[in-house]
Amino acid sequence: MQVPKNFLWGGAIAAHQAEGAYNVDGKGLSVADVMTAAGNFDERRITDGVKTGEFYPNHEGVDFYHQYPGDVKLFAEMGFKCFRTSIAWSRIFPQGDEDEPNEAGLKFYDRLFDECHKYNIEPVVTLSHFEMPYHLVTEYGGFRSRKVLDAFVKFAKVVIDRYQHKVKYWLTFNEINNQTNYDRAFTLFTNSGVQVHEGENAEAVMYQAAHYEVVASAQVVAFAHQLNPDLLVGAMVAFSPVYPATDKPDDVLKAQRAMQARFWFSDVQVEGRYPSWLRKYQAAKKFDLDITDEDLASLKKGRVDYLGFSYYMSFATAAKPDEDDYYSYNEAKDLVTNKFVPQSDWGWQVDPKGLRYALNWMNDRYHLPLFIVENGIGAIDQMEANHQVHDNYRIKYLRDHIKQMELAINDDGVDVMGYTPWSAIDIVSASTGQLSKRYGFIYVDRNDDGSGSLKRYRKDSFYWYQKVISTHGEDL
Ligand code: BGP
Repeated sequence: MQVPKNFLWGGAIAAHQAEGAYNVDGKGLSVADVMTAAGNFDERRITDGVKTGEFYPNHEGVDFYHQYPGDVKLFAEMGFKCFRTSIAWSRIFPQGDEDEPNEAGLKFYDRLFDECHKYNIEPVVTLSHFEMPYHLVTEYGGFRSRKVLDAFVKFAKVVIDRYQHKVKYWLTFNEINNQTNYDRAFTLFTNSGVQVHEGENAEAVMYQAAHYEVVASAQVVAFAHQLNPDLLVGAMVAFSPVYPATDKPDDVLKAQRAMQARFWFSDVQVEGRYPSWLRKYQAAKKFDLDITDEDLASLKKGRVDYLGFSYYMSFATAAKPDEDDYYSYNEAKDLVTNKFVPQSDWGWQVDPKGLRYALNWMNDRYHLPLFIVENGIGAIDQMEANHQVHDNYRIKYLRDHIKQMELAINDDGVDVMGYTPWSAIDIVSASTGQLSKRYGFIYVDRNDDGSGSLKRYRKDSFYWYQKVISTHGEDL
């Protein structure tokens, strides 16, 4: 089976996980720069500023800031049509609230996007991928403040205006809906720069920050449309469908609520309004939220052009005995293990058919082009003799998912714009800070403790993906 010839095959990374150079050319500290590495199932620790004696894996990343010409060349060798990355806000506005942007930071992305165009690789750019200037956290509490909404829109306007002739595809907030995992300090901190204090209702704090983010997203979409009608701006959600654990009606209702709770973000970004259940829920819970009529008007004016999403796994949920409040959904507490799907070494449920389900679900609900901007498996790779990496598990994972994508495109008629697996090259893992949790087609010689030459090597999956792209998805 093939996909259309203009399909955007590529790969994805994020600035803070790859670039390193955390204090170079005027860059300010970002939230990613104050997070330590963790063990396999632990949370990363958030430190209060950079401390001597701590190891911060994002400070060096995989040195993409300096090595991007060689890396983009390797992407071109694989046949990439597009390359997804993000812009580090703290390179452009080091503190986040300055009047003028940092020209040296802007110049870096000029060079990077020019390098991509040298090989006819279309950049796909995320404006906010799990980082913001750390100063905005200490000064304003991140997206719990409307000031940060304004600061973000200012940053976005600067970069969209600057790169409008180099970047056509934009995404506003990466995995904006991950905040339904509001019990995890890491999730809120990375998504929105928010830290929940003792005695606060984390769910209410999440709804406020998320509201400011969807308003910011809408303002950015409206700006881009008015600036240049060629630009396409998408939303980006983590799409892990939530299945009911059984056919018990209580479980089915619980799963439906879980899907509503996870995807109200894209409902708002696509439809320009809050879904009916959500404002009722927020009122019933007596959350005191700053949501103004002007905000609601902004939402209407900034509907996205396409929907980007990551797909790694599916979830399952079951109603708890005597549960009568179907409106509450808390990712950390409400998920159960699905015995029908295997798990990765990090406990992520591997479910390729869930991707076809996801594509159909979004197609039915949103009627917009869809873009799979992340899909992949984190694994421990072994470097063998002659610098070979036989990552057949990665090839299998990607092959199984691409097959389901092709069925959705060809048999179900879903409009899929492109596919950018995670990750184009090995980078620092977002949730663990490890480098040993590898996703790339290109192996980077760097270890969890920061040692290694940072040299690049092609894995088996590199050659496999090259063949997939050159045959338009036929030869899997
Ligand atoms: C997504 C993020 C990425 C990324 C990926 C893999 O949630 O958008 O930034 O890293 O997941 O996750 P991890 O690196 O934690 O294994």
